[in-house]
Amino acid sequence: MDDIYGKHRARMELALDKLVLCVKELRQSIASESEFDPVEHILARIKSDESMRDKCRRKGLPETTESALTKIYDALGVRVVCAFLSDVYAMRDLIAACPDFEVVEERDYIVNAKPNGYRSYHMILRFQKGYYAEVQLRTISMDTWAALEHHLRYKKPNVRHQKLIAQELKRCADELASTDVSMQTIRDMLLSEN
Ligand code: 0O2
Repeated sequence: MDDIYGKHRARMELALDKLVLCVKELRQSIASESEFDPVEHILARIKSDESMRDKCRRKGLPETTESALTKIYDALGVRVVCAFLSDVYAMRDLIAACPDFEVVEERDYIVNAKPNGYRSYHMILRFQKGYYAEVQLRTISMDTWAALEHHLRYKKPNVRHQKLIAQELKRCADELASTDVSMQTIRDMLLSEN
């Protein structure tokens, strides 16, 4: 089967590199101004051929290059994991102001968490050359929860205690969210001492 991205793959890699470089520069600009590095780590990936085809099927789209590049917006993805909630929003503001791409959509799943407890700040960006990229900004706690939930979901899709497990996952997400708020408060208290 042909690569769903066809002849675009090399150019997509360049676009992704450009986005990562931009995020790293913005990270550096905050770090040198405040002496606090706002970012714990950055991950970047081109969605695999297989998951892009899965996503096309889930969305009822034909498995074509056009769907992958113009109907689905996360062929290019960057995940920015921050220590504190305020860092997530500081990075969001700088990314939104970046002239190299246009923000076409934003979803604040931190203020409006998904019903299962998923939290993250999503931005869909569009490069001048037309590619879309999804940036996910989240705290370490949110990232830990999303990674474990993803792991559990794919490990055993059909389980007996599905409802209880979903409730427990939601409870964990809410507890982690409350910890994020407490950690932010502690940080703000410490910063106000300087
Ligand atoms: P992968 O393999 O991580 O890339 P839609 O809501 O239908 O318009 P879409 O693109 O599903 O469109 O948007 P959404 O819901 O904002 O989510 C996009 C991505 O966010 C997902 O990509 C996941 O990476 C992440 N995500 C969203 N919800 C959850 C969740 O409940 N748990 C976890 N662990 N991650 C989530 P993909 O393509 O689904 O997967």
